[in-house]
Amino acid sequence: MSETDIQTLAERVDDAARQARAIDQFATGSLTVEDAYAVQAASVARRVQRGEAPIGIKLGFTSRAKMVQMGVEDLIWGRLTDAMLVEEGGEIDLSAYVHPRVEPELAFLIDKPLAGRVTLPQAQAAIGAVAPAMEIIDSRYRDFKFDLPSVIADNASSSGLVIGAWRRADLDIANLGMVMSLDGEVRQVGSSAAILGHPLRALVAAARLVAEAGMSLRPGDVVLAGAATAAEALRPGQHVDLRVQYLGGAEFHVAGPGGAS
Ligand code: 0L1
Ligand code: MG
Repeated sequence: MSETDIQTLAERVDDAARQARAIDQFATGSLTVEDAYAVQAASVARRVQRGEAPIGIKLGFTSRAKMVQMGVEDLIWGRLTDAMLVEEGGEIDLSAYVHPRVEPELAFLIDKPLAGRVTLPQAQAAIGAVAPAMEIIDSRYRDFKFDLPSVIADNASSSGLVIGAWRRADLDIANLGMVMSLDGEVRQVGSSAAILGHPLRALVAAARLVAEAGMSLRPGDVVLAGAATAAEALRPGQHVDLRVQYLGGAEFHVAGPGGAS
């Protein structure tokens, strides 16, 4: 795919995200996975040109539930910027999204540079803290029929993230209970073990994937490890709460009337 085509598609997905407007997805087979990551990089470069700061990356399709939900076998990744941060305990306005959903995750705070083929202990040693987190994913495509390159080009549906209080990095996070509630009703129950069997494996994968893109994870970066359960659609007026065993939680509110989920 030519550089001009990449820039054209990057502008389409970037405009759709910026204006919270659904667009037609790219024709199946028109993009390779490599093209899709080039479109993703170019679309996020447009955000950075507008003044957004890169803050890290997210992994996608790291849980069996999510893979089953989406019918895929491969991990994907996307880029996070500071404009995607939602204040913990804060409020979001659905008018900023196309069809947002929320999913329970863990976040890592990188303390030492990490890239390439690394072991689990090396990944563990590179983190400074871990936190409960939720990702707000928002595919910008109208009537989306799943197609992996289209998702990757759309920055892996990256849209928002809410991070709870950071905790010590040396806690055993292999198998922590995770409960996500909407308006006080438990909607998703899972374990951190659902994230690739151990959430640190998401960091091992992140180190490999960014290196393949000529990048590295840097001190201060956030890595969203991927969802532990299926995602839930967001509606006006909802209160969204995540509790993670031993780590605490995170919550936010959706602006609007109602509260019925
Ligand atoms: O798991 C992820 O965060 C990627 C989600 C991409 C597909 C979707 O929008 O559901
Ligand atoms: Mg996610």
